[in-house]
Amino acid sequence: MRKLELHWRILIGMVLGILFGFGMTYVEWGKDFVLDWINPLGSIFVKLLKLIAIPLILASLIKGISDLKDISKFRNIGLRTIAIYIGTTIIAISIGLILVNLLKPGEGISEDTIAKLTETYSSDSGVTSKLEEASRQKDSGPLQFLEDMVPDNAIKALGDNSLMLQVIFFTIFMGISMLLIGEEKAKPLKDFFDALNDIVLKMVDLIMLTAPVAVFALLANVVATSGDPDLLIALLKYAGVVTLGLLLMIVFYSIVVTSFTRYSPWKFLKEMSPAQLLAFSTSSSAATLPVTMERVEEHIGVDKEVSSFVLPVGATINMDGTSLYQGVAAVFIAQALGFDLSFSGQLTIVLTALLASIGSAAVPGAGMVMLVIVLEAIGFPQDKLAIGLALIFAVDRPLDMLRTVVNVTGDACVAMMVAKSVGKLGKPKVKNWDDNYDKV
Ligand code: DAS
Repeated sequence: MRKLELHWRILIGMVLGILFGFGMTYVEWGKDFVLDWINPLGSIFVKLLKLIAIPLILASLIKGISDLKDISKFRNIGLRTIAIYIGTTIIAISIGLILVNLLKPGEGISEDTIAKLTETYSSDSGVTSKLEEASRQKDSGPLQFLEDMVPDNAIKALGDNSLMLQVIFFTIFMGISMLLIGEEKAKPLKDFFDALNDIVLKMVDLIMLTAPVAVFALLANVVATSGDPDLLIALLKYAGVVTLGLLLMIVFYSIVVTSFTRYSPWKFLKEMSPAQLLAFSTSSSAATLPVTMERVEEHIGVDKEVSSFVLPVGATINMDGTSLYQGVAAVFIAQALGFDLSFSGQLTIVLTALLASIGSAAVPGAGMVMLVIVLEAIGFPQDKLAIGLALIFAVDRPLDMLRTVVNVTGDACVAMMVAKSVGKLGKPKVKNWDDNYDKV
């Protein structure tokens, strides 16, 4: 039998996990069996995600920044591009936060359900320090999160998951310094990080191979231990809020493309559809990049000088769909697990989801790995963190497919805006929609 694609295997794992979990609620020893033999498979997967987060940031961000080659290219097209990327990402996160605070998908889960879930996840050490940090976050001043972002010890930051923001700050600082010393001098370190990037992405691939089993275990555990349908209903509502936000982003891009470049929004979406379909089926902006570039250059008319910079950088650091998802997911988990988020906590989410989406690699599941950063940054208690990730990951794959479509569409939209602003948006080279494909 032809090997099923990973996302179909994960979706099958989801369905079997729910069915198995419900089945276990009908036998007396069911819950203990799930706790002893099934739950660990899910917990191990969550630990692997946390394990890979820091190496992923380090490698993906350094490579993304050092690929800009020289600071001069960075200055003209680069600064304009990054400024627009940051703008669209902040809009994406804001849309996500507005929706999740308005629709409150995480409300309505009974205390009893949460209590049952909490006891099934071993509480991590350092809970008190987390709670102290959480209370500090709540009582802190408006710029506390900026001050907290600067590490005073790079090695300590790299070794402690709860200092993710500091890792990102250090990484961006180092990447820009590599640009400033010039390509020749930075080459040994750039080669090292390029190799590290490939290795870490391979590790993410390997971790994601275990996802079908992990999703089965996570969902089986969530259903068997809570048993109440209110959790599943909350997860479905959460997935609905993310999907609604992603749809609004597609509408936003269409409006921006039309008002900024006079290009027809329908034609924009039609010309981008082959790249969007590939993004949906691969859940990988990196895998889709060649098609994104071909559609933007050949079928929309963006000059190669712009697209050859804007799109590869966008695939690495501009993930509007991912950032919207991270904003919604962080607040959903806080709502579901009764962790009250102050306004400054939500502001912290905007900053961390921005940085986390910049640090996310363009591969399946990267947004999920980086969600750990957002939750750590708002001082989420460790023992609740595992439950929160387990809840979110159980329905993550279909959302990953959708948010990757938005990531790719957002990159194309910004490429058109930058091209227009530097007079490099011309006529498409290829007239018909499906040209270039009969040769592939
Ligand atoms: N799958 C990632 C991408 O390639 C996005 C994500 O994981 O959120 O864009």
